[in-house]
Amino acid sequence: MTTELDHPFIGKYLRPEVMPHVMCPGCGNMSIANAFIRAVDKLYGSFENFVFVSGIGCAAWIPSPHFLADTVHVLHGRPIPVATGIKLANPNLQVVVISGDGDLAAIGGNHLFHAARRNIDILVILVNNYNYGMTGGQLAPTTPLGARTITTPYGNPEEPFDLAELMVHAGANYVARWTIIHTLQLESSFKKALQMEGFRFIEVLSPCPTRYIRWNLEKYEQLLEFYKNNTIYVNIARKKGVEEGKIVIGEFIVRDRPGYIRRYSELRKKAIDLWRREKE
Ligand SMILES: Cc1ncc(C[n+]2csc(CCOP(=O)(O)OP(=O)(O)O)c2C)c(N)n1
Repeated sequence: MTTELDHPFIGKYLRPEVMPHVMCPGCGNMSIANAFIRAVDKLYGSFENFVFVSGIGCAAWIPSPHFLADTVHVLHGRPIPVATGIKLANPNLQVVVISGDGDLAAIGGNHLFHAARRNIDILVILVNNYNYGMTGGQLAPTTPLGARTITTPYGNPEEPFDLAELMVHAGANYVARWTIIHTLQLESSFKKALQMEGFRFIEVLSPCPTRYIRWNLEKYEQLLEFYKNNTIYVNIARKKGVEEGKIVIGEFIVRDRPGYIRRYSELRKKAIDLWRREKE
């Protein structure tokens, strides 16, 4: 009899010892992992040459411990500086950060927008479940206005960040936003981003049934319906405007500015030439 544990990804991309995974029922995290692995499988056929970096939180658990690959699990908020260091030390590696909205946009927010400004050659996959899932569902800078959380039981009085727009304006080469029901689009976005240079940012809206949904919706399915009925593609949104409450999805920007590694190595070459000439 075959079981879910006979899946070909297990033992090749996923550690058998942690399967079935540790996420809550209904959590979107492993759908994201699945789309990512499908993209890698089609492009490269293995995790060789990849390094994954994650911080603290449920989303940070996608690569570590699940991925059978080189993974670095770092302090809360700090995956981007560690990923930057890895990429600078060995530019041949494919460096991917997978972590949550709290990890990357709250405590780690500073690193996020400077990495985009520098156009450092890493791919960041930010899983946005609208709250700090792991620690009990506290308010995050991505929690929608008015939404209830354990720390805002009467509703969130703050405007959330529009992270995709923020990344476009900070200078990222590639920015996309999807939800976990847009699995095919997500997979092709991963494929495209993996083959580009510079800073690439993919935000994935993903349900947190255990913390967020129970404060805001009666049924889990309502969030999936919400994703289906309230998303609008960015090209349409830019032409027609966005109604209140709609979520803009799609590719926000695709550009080919030189990544930091290219800029830095060109500068380094110039500096060495200059130094040699001065010595002659
Ligand atoms: C320096 C520090 N501050 C706070 C915490 C507590 N903490 C652990 S995970 C987390 C938030 C995680 O939220 P998010 O990144 O959105 O991930 P999720 O669990 O929702 O996937 C917090 C505040 C910590 N571990 N370290």
